[in-house]
Order: sequence, then structure tokens, then C-alpha cells
Amino acid sequence: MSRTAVVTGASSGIGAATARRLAEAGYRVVLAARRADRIESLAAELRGRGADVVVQPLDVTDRAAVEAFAASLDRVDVLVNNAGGAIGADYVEQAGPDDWRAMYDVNVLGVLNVTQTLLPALRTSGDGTVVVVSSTAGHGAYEGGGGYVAAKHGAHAIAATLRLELCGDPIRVIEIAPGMVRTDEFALNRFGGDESRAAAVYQGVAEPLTADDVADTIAWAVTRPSHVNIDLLVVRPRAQAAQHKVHREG
Ligand code: 8X3
Repeated sequence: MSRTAVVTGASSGIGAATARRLAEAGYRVVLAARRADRIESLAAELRGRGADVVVQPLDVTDRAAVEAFAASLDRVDVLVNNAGGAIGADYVEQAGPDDWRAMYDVNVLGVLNVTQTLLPALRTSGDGTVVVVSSTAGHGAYEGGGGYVAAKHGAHAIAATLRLELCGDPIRVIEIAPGMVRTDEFALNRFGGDESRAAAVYQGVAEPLTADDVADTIAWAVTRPSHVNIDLLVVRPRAQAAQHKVHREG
């Protein structure tokens, strides 16, 4: 059986783009996401291009479901922890604990659930790779970042800790930290479907990163020789020199 890559949050954005890239690189790809219809149609597209694809509806915050998923897999070489997202942009003083809890659940406990349960298979592969897609929000704070900044710092901490704990095992731990990426859903989900608030995030920015730009860095890091561990790769658009330093036209 071919080398197998599991991608969470594969229904859209960076996850879907990563599945496309890894399929192109010859991996058998397991598409895991909550929305079955979305991953079914991505699977049909990839199979049309000759890829070997498995569709797995999955909520990474559901521990029992993740355990059953892990038990169903006969081979895992690569895990891309991509599922995640932001809810709101409230200041700490006004933020809702439920939003924070939901962000912690998916961005931190989701990564824990999937990584922990797939580690035995990754170890058995003899050459495993864990990717954590964090964010520049995992490396610096910004006003209104609040719960998302906290959660992504948590995702970064998992990657950094796991790399230390697995030293000596045949498993790499790679963190990819994207800055401003324009996807169909990230900002829209953050602002509860408010299209004008979502559009304002990218207002005047000539070329935010695309999902495929990030997927390209993930595929590049994953396909380096086994002894090369890209610990942390921060990727931003040229127009974003830092979280607060964004060049906007007009
Ligand atoms: C997305 C980057 O700037 O919206 O992960 O926090 S930011």
C-alpha cells in the first residue's frame, strides 16, 4: 500500500489544497473533515486525476470518533493537523468564554486527539511526519486576537513539546505558521458569516497568500529527506511584514 497521508479539515481552504498537493506527490490521501459532501466531491476530483483517496467524515473534537478513526487505518505515514479556526475578534475584556472554549477544542484538543491516536501508526511506519498548521497568531499577540492567539500558542506548544518528546523516534514534527491567507471561509467563519467584516481583513492587500501557497510549503516540508526536519516555517504574503505591518493599497 502507498504511503498514506491523513489531512484534517480537508473540506476546504488549506486542508483541501494540501490534499491536492500530497495526492500529486504520490500519497494515498485520507480526507478527514466534518462535511462529508465536501470531502466526497474533493475525492471525486482527485480520483479523476488517478489519486488513491479515502473519505472519512470526522469531527476532531470528538475523542471517541477520533479513536475509532485511528483504529480503522492500516497505515499512516504523514499526519497534517489542519483543522482549526477563529471565532470572533473580540477584545479580552469583552470576549465570550464559549468562543474561547470552542477555539481551544478544535485548535488544541483536536490536534491532541488526532496526533495522540495516530502516533502508534506513525511510529510503525518507520518514517512518520506530523505537521501542525498553526498560525502567526501562535507566535505573537494582536488586539482582538484573544482566544485565537491563545489557542494557536497552544498548537505551537504541542508541536514544540512533541518534537522534544519524540527525539530518537523515527517521526518528524513540523510546524507551519501562516500569516494572512485569503481562503473562502477563514474570515467568514471568524465573523459569523458577515461578508463585509470578512472582506475588510483583506481590504487593499494586493496579494494575500492563497491556500495553495501554504499547501505548497507543507508539501515541500513533508517531501524533504527523512532526516531533514523543518521545525517551524513562518509564511506570510510580501505585503505583511508583521502582524500589524500590512501594506494596503488605496
Ligand atoms: C490567521 C492569521 O492574522 O488572522 O491564522 O491571526 S491571523
